[in-house]
Amino acid sequence: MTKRALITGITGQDGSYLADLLLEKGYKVYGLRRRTSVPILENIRHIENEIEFIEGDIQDLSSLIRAVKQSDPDEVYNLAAQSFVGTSWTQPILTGHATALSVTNMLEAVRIMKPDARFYQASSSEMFGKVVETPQRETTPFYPRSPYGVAKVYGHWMTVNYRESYNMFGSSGILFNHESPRRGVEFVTRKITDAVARIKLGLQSELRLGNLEAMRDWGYAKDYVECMWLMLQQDKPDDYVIATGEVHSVREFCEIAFKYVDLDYRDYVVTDPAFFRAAEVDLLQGDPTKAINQLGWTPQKTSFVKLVQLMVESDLKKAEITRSEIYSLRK
Ligand code: NDP
Ligand code: GDR
Repeated sequence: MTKRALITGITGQDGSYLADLLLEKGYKVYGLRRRTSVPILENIRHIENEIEFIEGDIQDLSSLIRAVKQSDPDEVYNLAAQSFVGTSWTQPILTGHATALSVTNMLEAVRIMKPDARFYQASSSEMFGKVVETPQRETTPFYPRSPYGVAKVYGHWMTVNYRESYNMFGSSGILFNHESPRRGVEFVTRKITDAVARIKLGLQSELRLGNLEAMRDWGYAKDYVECMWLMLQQDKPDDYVIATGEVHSVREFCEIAFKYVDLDYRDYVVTDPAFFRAAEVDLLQGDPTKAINQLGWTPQKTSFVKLVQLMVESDLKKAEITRSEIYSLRK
């Protein structure tokens, strides 16, 4: 029988890779999509005709009830959120609604319409925030450092609570940073690779960044969505840290990315306090032992250097198109 999956956040980085994976596996994929004045389909253009879209917003319970009813899913992947940490200080209330309370909306929609569906919640390493222990594992206490992190802690515990209260199959993936060419351009990795490409092609002259010493455990998004699926194939629901176990600084990311196009980052990167965070998360490093042992998952299929290179290559292609368009307009 064809399995059916409902993905919220399907237009984002992870939703698009997860949709690729589930389609490859023969799933019927439903995607919750909110109304926008122009379509935001960049990440899913290639599979647009294979997905059945359902219009809805995670802040609107009635649309979620309709989405679960219409899709009648075996598996629900709840990826939609206001996911940018920086914005969570300028829009803390919206972040609370979209990233925290909406998880309850989704859990309620599933509980009411399809209580035996398996539910995946996109939890985050930002829940660890201030370092209590390194590396962080499933038992490490949470100490979030942003309204986003606080919102994710709420969503995480609500998923645990629905599992314990209603015996629902709810699993959370505590995912550490994962990147790709489909990453939004405001996130630091893509901001860097986009700038590297534009600087190399003469479209930009400098790159303004905040804290270059922040350390992150960066993986490749395409490798990480596989874990989301694996979590829902287990006999029992549970929570898992998904990470590579390896850390690098923002500075190191810059160094490798610029070097790949024969440039020295020190000639172009400018530190700009406008990009400092009100409360920084200095270091995140995950311990994926549980996922390796219980899910049979392999971290670091794609190495850090390879990840940086594939992002730079993708942005070089995009910058080339931009440059050609500028030249043709000038003619
Ligand atoms: P993105 O920001 O790329 O995607 C977010 C998605 O959520 C988009 O599809 C967006 O839709 C959708 N969305 C936002 N608000 C609403 C709303 N009100 N109603 C419906 N849809 C909405 O995030 P990622 O793909 O990177 O991350 C996926 C999830 O995983 C998020 O919950 C994120 O917080 C979490 N996470 C991500 C990590 C990472 O490193 N990438 C690590 C740990 C957790 P639209 O296109 O319309 O804006
Ligand atoms: P993060 O990712 O906050 O870890 O959240 P982001 O790429 O935004 O920041 C990583 C680190 O880089 C530092 N930094 C900058 N960040 C941005 N965006 N822009 C800059 O100019 C800049 N300069 C330095 C930041 O201070 C930070 O320390 C991501 C999101 O995907 C979340 O949704 C997810 O939950 C976590 O990863 C795990």
